[in-house]
Amino acid sequence: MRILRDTTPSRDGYHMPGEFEPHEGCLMIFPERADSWQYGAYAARRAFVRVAEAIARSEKVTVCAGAAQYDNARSMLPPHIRVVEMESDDAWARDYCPTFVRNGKGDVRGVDWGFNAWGGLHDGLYFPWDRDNRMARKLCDLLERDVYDKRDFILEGGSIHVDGEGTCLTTEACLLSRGRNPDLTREQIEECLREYLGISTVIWLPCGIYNDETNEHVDNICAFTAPGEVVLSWTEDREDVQYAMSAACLEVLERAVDAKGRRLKVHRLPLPGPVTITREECQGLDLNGDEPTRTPGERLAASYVNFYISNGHIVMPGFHDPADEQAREILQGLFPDREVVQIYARDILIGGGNIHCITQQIPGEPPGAAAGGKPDGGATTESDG
Ligand code: KQY
Repeated sequence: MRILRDTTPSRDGYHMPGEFEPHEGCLMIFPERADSWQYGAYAARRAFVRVAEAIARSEKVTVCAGAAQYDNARSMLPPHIRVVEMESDDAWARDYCPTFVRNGKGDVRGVDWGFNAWGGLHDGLYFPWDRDNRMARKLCDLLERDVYDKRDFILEGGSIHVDGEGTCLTTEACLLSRGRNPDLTREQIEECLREYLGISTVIWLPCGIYNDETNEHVDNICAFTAPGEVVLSWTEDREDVQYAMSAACLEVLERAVDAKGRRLKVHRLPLPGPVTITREECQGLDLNGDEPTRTPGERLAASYVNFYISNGHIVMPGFHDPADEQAREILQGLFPDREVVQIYARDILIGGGNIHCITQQIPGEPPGAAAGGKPDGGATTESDG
C-alpha cells in the first residue's frame, strides 16, 4: 500500500462514485462500547448482525472487531461474512473507515481523513479517538489499496453525500462547526472536497436533523437516490422543531443546480414521530467519563434517510412507527431494481446514528470499465513515519 501525500484524487483522475453505483463490498465495525450502546452493546450487536446479513445478500461484507469481541463476532456472523480483528474506539464505519475513490479504469483508492470524534476537545463525543483515526489506513492496507493522506483535514464520511457526477451535498452546521476545521474558510473547505472527492459543485444545506449529535450530518437528512434526485427527511407538523429545519433545506435544494447543470428532483421522505430514549434505556448505558451519555426523554435523531444502498437492496431503518411503511414504499418506488429490507433500528439509534452511519461501501468496477485497469497518476509516495 502506498501512502499518497503530494497529490490528490482529483489530480490523479479519481472521484468518489455514487453509493448507487456497483460495490465490491461493505465495511462495518462490531459494537462494544458500553457508554454508546446499552447493556454492553448486547442488543446493538444483534441489530448490526441483521444489517450485515441483509447487505451480504448482494455484496461482500467485512466486519472489524476488537480483540475482546472477535470470537463473539465470528460466532454471531455467518461464515460468508469476513471478520477481521482490528481495534477501534466505537463502531461508526461511515465516519472513519476510508472514503473510497475510483478512476475510469476501475482502480480504487482510499482517502484517510482526520477524525476527532465529531468535534475534538470542542464538542466531540468521546476521548480518546486515536484507534478510530487509524482505521482508514489499516483497512486500505488490508484491502491492498493505495491511500491518500488527508489527516490534516477533519471530515467524517457521514457528513458528505455525492452523486458520482460531480456534486456533493453537505451541511453548514457540520462542516463549518468550530470543532472540525476552525482555521479553514468555507471556500478552503470546498476546495478540499473538490480535490479529495473529485467533485466540482458543493450544495450546502443549512442543517440536518434536530439533536443529531454529529453536528447534523447530511446522511441523516438528505441523500442522493440517483444523479439529480434526492430524498429529504420531512415532517408536515409545523409545531415540530424539525419542520423549519427541513423547510430550510428544501429551499436550498429547490434553488440548487448540480455539477451537470440540472435542477434537483426532491422526494420528501416522512420522518417517524419523535423518538425519545426511555429511563430504562438510559440506565443500561455506562457513563461517558463521569457524564451520562443520554438523559431520559432526550429526542434521538431518528430518520429513514439513514439507509444503505447495497448492490441488490436498500437496507433501511424501521422504528415501529406508523410512518415505517410509507417510508418503505417511497424508497421501494425510487429503487425499483432493489428490494427494500427494513430493519428495526432502535438499538442502533440509541448509539447516535443509524444504518448508513455503521456502513461504508467499497466501490466496484464502473459499468463498461476495462477489466484489470491500471492505476492512474504518478503519485509521490512515502512510508508512514
Ligand atoms: O451518525 C453518525 N455518523 C455517528 C454518530 C456517532 C454518535 C456517537 N455516539
